[in-house]
Amino acid sequence: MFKRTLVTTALPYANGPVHIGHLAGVYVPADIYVRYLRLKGREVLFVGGSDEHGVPVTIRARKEGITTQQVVDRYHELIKSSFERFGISFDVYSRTTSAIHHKFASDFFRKLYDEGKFIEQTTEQFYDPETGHFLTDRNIRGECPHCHAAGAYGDQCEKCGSTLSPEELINPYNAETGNALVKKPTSHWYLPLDQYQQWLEKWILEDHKEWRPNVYGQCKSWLDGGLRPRAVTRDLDWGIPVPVEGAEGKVLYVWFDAPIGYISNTKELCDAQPERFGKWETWWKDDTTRLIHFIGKDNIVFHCIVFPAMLKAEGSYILPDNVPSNEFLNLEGDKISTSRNWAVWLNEYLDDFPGKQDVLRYVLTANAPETKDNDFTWADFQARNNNELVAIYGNFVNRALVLTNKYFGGKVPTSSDFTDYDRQTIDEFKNVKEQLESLLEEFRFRDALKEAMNLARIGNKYLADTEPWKLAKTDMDRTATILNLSLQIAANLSIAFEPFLPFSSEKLRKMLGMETVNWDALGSLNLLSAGAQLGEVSLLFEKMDDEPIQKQLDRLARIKKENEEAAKQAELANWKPQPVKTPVSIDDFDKMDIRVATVLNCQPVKKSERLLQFTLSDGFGERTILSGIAQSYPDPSVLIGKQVLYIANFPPRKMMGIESQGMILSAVDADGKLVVTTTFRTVHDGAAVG
Ligand code: B3M
Ligand code: ZN
Repeated sequence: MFKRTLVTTALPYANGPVHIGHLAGVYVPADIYVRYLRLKGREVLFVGGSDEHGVPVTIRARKEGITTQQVVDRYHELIKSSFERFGISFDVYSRTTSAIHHKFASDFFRKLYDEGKFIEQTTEQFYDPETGHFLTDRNIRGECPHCHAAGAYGDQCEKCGSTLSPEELINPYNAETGNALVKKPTSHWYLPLDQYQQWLEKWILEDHKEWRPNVYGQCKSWLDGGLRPRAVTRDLDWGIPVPVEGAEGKVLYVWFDAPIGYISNTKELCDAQPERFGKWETWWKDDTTRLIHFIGKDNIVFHCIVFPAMLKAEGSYILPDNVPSNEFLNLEGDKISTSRNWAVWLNEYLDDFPGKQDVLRYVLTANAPETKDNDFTWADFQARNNNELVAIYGNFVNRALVLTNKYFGGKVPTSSDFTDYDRQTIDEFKNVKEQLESLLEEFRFRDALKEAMNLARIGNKYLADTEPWKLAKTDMDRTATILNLSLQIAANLSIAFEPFLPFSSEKLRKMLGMETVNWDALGSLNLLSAGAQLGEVSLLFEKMDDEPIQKQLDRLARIKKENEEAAKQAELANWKPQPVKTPVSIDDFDKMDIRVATVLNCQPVKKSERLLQFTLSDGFGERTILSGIAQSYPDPSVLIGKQVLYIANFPPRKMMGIESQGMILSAVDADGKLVVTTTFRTVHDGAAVG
């Protein structure tokens, strides 16, 4: 039997702020779960932190022209304070550059090393002889072997989309310095995952059939594919040095040290406050502790296969009991991307929408990507705020409070006999606690929130149906009963919503004069005593106008435009001339009759998007040539009076009912635009080129 729960959330890379994708996938569901467990009075520890090693932070540093340490300092602080402001209730939020973590991860590696749990292998890797560095796949670029685009990455060609390995690139070079690369042998330590295959198959596929289908399915496909040894060290100068003699210049692979961060952060907290949190070992080595990892779907293999194999190899740790991973959240139909700035950043949201943490928490949970990828749109955000939070929950609570103020001087009125309709409404609350609990225990946060909202809906309907504002004129007893019941329902809502919308629940409790939240009282209709004084009433949620929403949409439109522009610039910067064609003889060339002519007229061909019709003075008379360059010359009249080069001895060809007598020569520019060729100075029409 489990006695306590340890909840971890993926450590975000400190290479940028956190965005709504992170929140929806990991931090909001984890926070709901932890708040729920605390309300239940269970022993729980909530551990987070920043992942400050790895290539992404070093790339960011070079991009911003600052040191890697400055990058991680800046983003760690920003992420940590944003989480705090947003109400993610970590017990500890530390970082993997801490001295405690460095020592802990280093010792962990050393123990496995000493016990012979790693294998050492030497492989040939790309190396920049000028800088003296080995390169990671992402930092290697070259020509794509498939589409021959320049500047493909060592792991992927962004032009044709093929997955690549750096070996396949033609003329690989260092993405940053442009230096040509050579192969050089280097040795690394590997965790032989193949040796853990059987054990993992049993532990996951047989013993954890209850894991979410997306998690179980991904594990199964990794296991079915057969596990191979995985390198746990890298040639890099940012990270935790490999604690082995002769391993200078090598660091622990970021995915080796980062999950150990969960343990070292726990240790940091427990060592600092043992009387409150106990010993770190109780959380990690006692099998009455239940370990839950909240992560995004791109992290499944590391948390379900690699990290458990590391823990198993070490031998004294517990393993995760569940890994509730979500799918991805998109933004306005496009994949969220830190590098393309396509995101809603938490810190910016908090500045742009002060006091509206719960609106975002609500929208991200109501639309959580629990079983499939989902889309965040600002229109949906506004609609859910106005039509659900304001129109249902807020409206109900506000009416109950305002009417109580009006008719009963802000004191909870005394209830008398219930009608059948009252009883029917009360019935709906009987099983709330059990229903919410079973959904929350199964990590079905979306459905649990729906359930809570449904209660608000029932309350709202009850008031609309009973219309106490009309009864108040004739039947004060009945009015009192209705308002008492409505206030009891509102009190229930403050408890039911507490894990999801903690800021609003607190506000509501103040308005209701409730001092504490007692989860076990959920479902009771005696939460407020008759005669008790209510607090000051204000709106629980506010209607959202179009203006702030439009501002967000404008921002995204601007970013989209900037990204398109940047992609175009990058393409131009990567442009290389086409390879020279196979040689031809002078006789071959002589067969071609290239001439000069003056453009007498040039106009678009009717009904054709592509063709321009040229009338040329060719020295003999007039000649008509059609050329497919209309897209490059929106105003073809600029060509009139200019001399052009054309092939005179092509057989005539009919297009769109017009005969074309030859071919105008154009150069293709890097952006695909065609530019008509001409001579250096004016010559006689009909002059031969050769
Ligand atoms: N920093 C990857 C990520 O943010 C990584 C998670 C580490 S969890 C130990 O997707
Ligand atoms: Zn390609």
